[in-house]
Amino acid sequence: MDLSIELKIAKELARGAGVVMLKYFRSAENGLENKDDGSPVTIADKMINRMVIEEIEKRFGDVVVGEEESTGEYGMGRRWICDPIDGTRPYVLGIPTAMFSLALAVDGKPVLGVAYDPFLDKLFTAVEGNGAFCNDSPIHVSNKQLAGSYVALTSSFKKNVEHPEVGKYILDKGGMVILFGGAVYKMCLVANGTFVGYFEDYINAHDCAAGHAIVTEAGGSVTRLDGKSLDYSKAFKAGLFSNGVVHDELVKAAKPLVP
Ligand code: LIP
Repeated sequence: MDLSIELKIAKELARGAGVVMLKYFRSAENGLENKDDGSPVTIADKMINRMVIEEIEKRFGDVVVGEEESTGEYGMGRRWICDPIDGTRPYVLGIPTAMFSLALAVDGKPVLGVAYDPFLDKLFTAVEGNGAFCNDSPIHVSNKQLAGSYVALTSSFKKNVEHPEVGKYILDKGGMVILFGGAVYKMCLVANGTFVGYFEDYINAHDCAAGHAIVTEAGGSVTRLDGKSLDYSKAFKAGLFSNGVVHDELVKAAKPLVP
């Protein structure tokens, strides 16, 4: 499948999103509101989501499923899955671990992913079968074991207190646990070999889709928390991203989080 045009447009959208993210970062004019689920949203999230919808409709006429606005539902065929700002909470706190995230899924499988960190100007990209890149240089997951390596978990203190056995499992195996907000940021750090894994039961399909393509193309593994395949033809919660080497171990660590 030749997705070179799709990749070009996704990269342009990422750069455009970055301009909006920087404009409202640490700004009192960010239009911060709380959504019905209590999570924050800013004017930048809404503007970027709209920008993605307008461009994708104009270029390809495809459905966009976005965190803030959608033109259709998850399903088979082509779906652009967008999280305009992943890590809105750190974003509004002025912590630069928020990222733009956009994926193209075909028949429930992410085949293209773009994630952009405008603060460090790092553009992560992946297309199925072509590898993963950061600013056009190839990236790869690490080949490390769990002992002596970092695994990222949810930044929610409440969730970690509810299931202390999850982090304890990793520590007992000699691993180290790292916590900060920004799910896509953590996925990209798995893809470039900084962490051996990341998992969370609190993330959605729109948080996971681009990171899924990037981690997979960087040589890693991405599944549900129970190790089964993720299906992006419908909404879901939770995902496990790893370098592959530690995947089975992290499935065991994540067991208390599986409903
Ligand atoms: C958020 C993630 C965060 C996770 C939240 C949520 P949002 O994404 O960045 O790590 O714990 O549940 O998914 O809502 O800022 O796009």
